Amino acid sequence: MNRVTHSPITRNGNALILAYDHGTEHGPVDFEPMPKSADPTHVFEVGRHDAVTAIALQKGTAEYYRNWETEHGIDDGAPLLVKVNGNSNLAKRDDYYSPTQCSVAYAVEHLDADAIGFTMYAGSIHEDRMWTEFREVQEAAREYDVPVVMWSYPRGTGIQENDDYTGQEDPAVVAYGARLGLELGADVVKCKYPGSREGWQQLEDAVGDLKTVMSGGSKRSDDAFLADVAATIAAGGNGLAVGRNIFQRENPEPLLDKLEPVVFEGESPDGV
Ligand code: FBP
Repeated sequence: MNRVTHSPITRNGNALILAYDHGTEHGPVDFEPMPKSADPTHVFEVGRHDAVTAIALQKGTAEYYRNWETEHGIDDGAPLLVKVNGNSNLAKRDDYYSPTQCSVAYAVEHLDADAIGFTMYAGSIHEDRMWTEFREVQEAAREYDVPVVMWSYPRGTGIQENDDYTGQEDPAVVAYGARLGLELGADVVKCKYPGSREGWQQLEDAVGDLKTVMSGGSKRSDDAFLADVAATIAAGGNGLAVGRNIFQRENPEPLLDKLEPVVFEGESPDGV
């Protein structure tokens, strides 16, 4: 617990992680609504907002980030979370799998990572392999005393073919994914928003004091997005990891200004 509360990726125990691994996960199509977001330095600049407690990057963009800081003498960039696995939309696979392409040692020793991120697809036929890979990542992160954030996204054949579940955002599926974060040793678990405060409560009831953050999802209005974040916090969540709802906006600053008191002070979105 101390590992994450003493980490720069949290403030008052909560986190706002700016996720920018979409070029890997979805491809440049995610940058089309706001073409300047394809330029990593534009998003790095957004990450300098006080509300942002970490920026989540793949290995290559993390190297780019550290170079950008050095070349421009920037000392107030967001703390760095290195996503050590990831997968593209291009491959044809029999089920979901996210290969590891950066070691924890490289992330910490060469990129000065403040935290490690790992995607887990429980429910895929490749779940067992990903558990083994997560074990290696989690144990290496413990050696360096850096927190691990698990992108816990249950999906694949095991979910699709189970009649008890309605899909990836079924509150029972989301809660199971969150519980796996606790069971497998994550310090923070990142989950899909299950559609309501009650859904997030179901997740919280399954994880004890484990830190939980909401995954942003596709872009919606400021009010709709703030309402989902506030519901997450009200149910005991610890913030969010958000990509498209920030970088697909022409000017993300007003939304970040509003998110800051909601996430870190527990204020109602009506008053911000
Ligand atoms: P968004 O806020 O844009 O949803 O980003 C969160 C995130 O987890 C990213 O880190 C990742 O690139 C993406 O969603 C993956 O989403 P999915 O696997 O559901 O397509």
